[in-house]
Amino acid sequence: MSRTVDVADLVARARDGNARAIARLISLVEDASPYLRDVAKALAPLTGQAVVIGLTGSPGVGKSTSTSLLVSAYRRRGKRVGVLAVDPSSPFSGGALLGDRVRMQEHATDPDVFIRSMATRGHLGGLAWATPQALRVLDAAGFDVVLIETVGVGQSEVEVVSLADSTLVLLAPGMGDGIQAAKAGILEVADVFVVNKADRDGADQVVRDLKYMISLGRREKDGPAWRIPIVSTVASRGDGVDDVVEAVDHHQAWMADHGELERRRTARAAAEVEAIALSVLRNRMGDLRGGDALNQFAKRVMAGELDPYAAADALIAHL
Ligand SMILES: Nc1nc2c(ncn2[C@@H]2O[C@H](COP(=O)(O)OP(=O)(O)OP(=O)(O)O)[C@@H](O)[C@H]2O)c(=O)[nH]1
Ligand SMILES: [Mg+2]
Repeated sequence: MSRTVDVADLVARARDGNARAIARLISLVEDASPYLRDVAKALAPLTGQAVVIGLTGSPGVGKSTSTSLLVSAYRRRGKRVGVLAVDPSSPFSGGALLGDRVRMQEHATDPDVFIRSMATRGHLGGLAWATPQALRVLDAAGFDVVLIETVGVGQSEVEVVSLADSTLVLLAPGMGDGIQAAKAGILEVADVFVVNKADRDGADQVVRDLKYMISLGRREKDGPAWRIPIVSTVASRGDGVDDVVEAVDHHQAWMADHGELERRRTARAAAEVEAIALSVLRNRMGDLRGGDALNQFAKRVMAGELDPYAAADALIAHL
């Protein structure tokens, strides 16, 4: 891995749509390579163009099937599409998600589609670190739309939400979703609800539950609220995908009108900077453990010369 990397050349080729160059750049940021900072610097002026759409929901709800359909829908509109399939529970990256590969196969030969599976378990900073950087690569490479699929488990969906301009929350009948979803805070994160598997019994009930939840009101601190639409789909048959695209378009237009897109992207950048800063600090703290400084402070605390707060302040100043 010690071979030198011509970052400028990689970025130029990525912008020409070279899939290998894009994949290489993502690997460089994912693995926190020594070139990470050079890559980030080269990408920065090229970013901010892509529309970022997050898809989240319980395992098996139909996220990958829907993602694949959305890829086709945006391709029909002439858009170049990048996909990040993020699996927070797996340590295996780079296309290890077999099911996803099968479902995305029809796009495998399309040069204007780039699909990458990312595993974030075991990564420094997890999703908070690797995914935004991969997103930047795709944005800088000139993809018009980037779809981020992630399984809705615990924190991960919240993290993905902070990455996306528009977040689709998928639900399906018979999956313990519906009201459960409200408890999980899904109402807070959804910009569009997609009730998939509408061919199954109980889909109407899920829609009714959602309507009821929405009617109870999403707490908006300020400004006029976005009315969360509910779209029914049968992803396995391709039904409803155009309605999803339309709902996303409406949401994008609404955000542009209300300054929400800028607010979200600023929040996204802030979270990114924070995650990086924290991980840098954590690393430095780790270095301290091996070194002398921490021990010296510890001894002085033990001897009663310093209280632990003063020692911690002094330690941080030392960083
Ligand atoms: N009946 C029915 N089955 C569907 C529909 N959409 C997807 N499926 C099936 O549901 C299963 C799961 O679909 P995926 O698209 O892999 O779901 P996912 O949410 O990506 O799953 P994970 O990534 O494992 O969380 C597959 O067997 C699909 O064929 C639908 O609208 N109706
Ligand atoms: Mg999937």
